[in-house]
Order: sequence, then C-alpha cells, then structure tokens
Amino acid sequence: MKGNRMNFIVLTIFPEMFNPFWEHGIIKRAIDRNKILASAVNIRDFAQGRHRTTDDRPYGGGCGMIMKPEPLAGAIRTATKKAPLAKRILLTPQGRRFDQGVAREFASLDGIIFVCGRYEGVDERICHNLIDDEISIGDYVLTGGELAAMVIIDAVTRLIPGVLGGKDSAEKDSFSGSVLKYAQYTRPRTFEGVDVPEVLLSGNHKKIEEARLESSLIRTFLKKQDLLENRSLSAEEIKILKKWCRDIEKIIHDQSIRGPDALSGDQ
Ligand code: 21W
Repeated sequence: MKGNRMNFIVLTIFPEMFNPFWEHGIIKRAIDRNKILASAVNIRDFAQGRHRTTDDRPYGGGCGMIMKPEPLAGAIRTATKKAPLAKRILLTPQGRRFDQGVAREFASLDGIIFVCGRYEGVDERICHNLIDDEISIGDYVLTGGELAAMVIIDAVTRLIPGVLGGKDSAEKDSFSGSVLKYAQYTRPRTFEGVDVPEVLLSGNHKKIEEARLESSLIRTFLKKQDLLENRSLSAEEIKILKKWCRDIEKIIHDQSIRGPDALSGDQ
C-alpha cells in the first residue's frame, strides 16, 4: 500500500449523522480502497451518571447550554491514543476560516480528530491542552460542528493521492489554479434549443484547449475578478485578455465615429 491512510475521527453527540456520509461516492471509495480510515465516536459514551449528560448551564448565567468538559476530555484522550499523531481540531464559529489552502495543508496530515460542538459551545478549558487548532467553515450560523466536519473531510479526502482517478484529477480544479472551470457540455448536441459550441465537436485539440482557456478566463472575469487580479498570468492568458481589449476598443471606436446619436440608444 502506498503512503499511510489518513485517519479521520469525529467526536460528536450525533455519530449517526455520519453513516450516510461514509457510505456514498468518493468518500466510500476512499474508505474501500484504504486511502482513509473514518469513524464517528459518541461523546455521550464518555459521560457519567444515569443520564449521561453532555451539557450543563453556563457559570455566570445566560441562555443556552455549554458542553461539559469531562466527557469531551475523555473522548479526545481516547481518540488521541488511537491516533497519536493526529491533529485535534475544534469546529467553532470563532475558528480560522477553512479554504482550499487549509484543505491542502490538512491533506498532508497523518490524521485529524474533529471535535464537534453543539449547544452554545464547549467549556473553554477544553481548548487549553486538548485542542491544536480551531476551524470555522464560513460566516454563517450552523447548529453544530458536524456538517463542518463533513465539509472538511470531503475537501481533504479528494486531495489525498490516489483518491481521485486521473480523469478527475485535483490539480485541474477551480481555485487550485486560481481560475474557474470552463463551461462544460455532454450529450445531447442540442438541449432545449441550445447547441454545444462547434469547436468542441471539431476534434482539434489545440483549438479546444484555447477555447476552454478563454471560457475559464471570461467566467473568472465575470464571476470572481479577484482570482484573476491575484494570479500571475501566462503568455497565452495575456494574449486572450489583449484580444478582448482590442475587441472592446473596436466596438467603442466604431460607435464614436458614428457620432453621439449612436450612443443615445436608437439603433
Ligand atoms: C453557532 C455554536 C453559534 C455557538 C452570541 C451569543 C462549527 C460553525 C460551527 C454554534 C454559536 C462552524 C450567539 C461556521 C458555524 C458550530 C454552532 C454562538 C450564538 N452569538 N463554521 N450567542 N459556522 N456552530 N451562539 O456555526 O459549531 S464550525
């Protein structure tokens, strides 16, 4: 077996949420091919007493409940014994923002232990010794960390070597090259009156590559201009952008020699 399989351990009070996630698509394939090891552990299994409570009222008052530290500490310590080299990540709205760069960083880890908060959050003392990093997946309010764990596992798994086939390689994706994917088409040739662009049927691979690069650039320019601004452009990309400049300048030039009336709306 090539490399070491990445170990994902999720600590949660809702482990059943992960069953359908492990059982579909590329995640399932990665598990079946021993590229990743994945498990969800119930924090409640580490709770004491007849009711096995995992939450309690906040000191100082206020609304909502806080996750008790003892069950969390027990769950984290047990997971750390199973995966001693794993990074322990608390999922919290206050964390560092997850993005494709963080996904790449995590893809080279030995394992990740995710701590999913519920209620109003976890007791602060959990963070001191038992947490290595705090992550948020974006500025919106979820009801807990479980979906965030799935988002991160999904994005990281597909970056692990051998998980994606050569056909859907991770290198060619949006963001990794900082331009968006070109417009894509499959059969039929005409769908609801709209044809597939002629060039894609031509069999001319050089022309197809050029058309796809132009499509990528125009989509990036229209939808995510900031990606284009922060990119070092290739000679070919500059050639395409300069062609747009000339095309646009020609339109403006042709308008202006027709006189100001031409600009006032009447064709
Ligand atoms: C959401 C817990 C909000 C606590 C002021 C006072 C994990 C998450 C979560 C949650 C609060 C992530 C409030 C993006 C997320 C998560 C549950 C604070 C409101 N404001 N990434 N009280 N968004 N969310 N309570 O919500 O655990 S990663």
